[in-house]
Amino acid sequence: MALTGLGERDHSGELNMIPVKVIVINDRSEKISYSTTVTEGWTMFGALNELQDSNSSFKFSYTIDKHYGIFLESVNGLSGSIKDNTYWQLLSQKPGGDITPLEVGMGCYQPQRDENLILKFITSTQKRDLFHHDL
Ligand code: B12
Repeated sequence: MALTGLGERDHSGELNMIPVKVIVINDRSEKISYSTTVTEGWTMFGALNELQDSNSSFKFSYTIDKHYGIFLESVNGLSGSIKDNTYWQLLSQKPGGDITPLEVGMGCYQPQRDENLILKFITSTQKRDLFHHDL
């Protein structure tokens, strides 16, 4: 079968580089901001790998969920834990926009130019607070 889509705009071979920021908010509410450049169309997972490869002060680890894909497990050595009711929440802020939680995991999400990708460590004493709409 012919790969008709390959001649179209998204497959023109042009690689647009876009700057993004990754902002880490840890368990002491300290904020660390990193800048990186990614290729348009990369996932957030790709962006975090690029940052990790180019900046030795940023590290992350992940697990693979068979149904939903890539789950962010730890950032800079601090791990979320279901047992302790903690996790790393993924948030985004587009230029001039509000901060909103991502509706998909980092393996699906594609960052845009000048977007802030926020990784926020969430601690909760109540199980129900872990649900997305309460955050
Ligand atoms: C509970 C829950 C969570 C809990 C899970 C831990 C816990 N306390 O149980 C917490 C709060 C940690 C969580 C986090 C997130 N979640 Co959630 N979560 C759910 C929810 C409401 C129920 C899952 C469940 O318990 N199923 C029952 C158990 C028996 O099945 P299970 O397969 O073992 O469940 C596991 C997976 O669902 C996994 N999980 C939960 N969320 C996510 C998200 C991703 C991307 C991955 C890979 C795995 C994963 O954790 C569960 C326990 O191990 C579902 C919606 C739904 N109705 O299914 C959303 C859902 C799975 N989550 C979703 C999302 C987007 C997220 C976040 C990315 C939100 C964010 N902006 O930060 C984060 C993950 C961030 C990260 N670190 O990578 C989406 C996934 C959509 C997609 N295609 O990617 C769903 C479908 C909600 C939605 N938007 O409709 N979540």
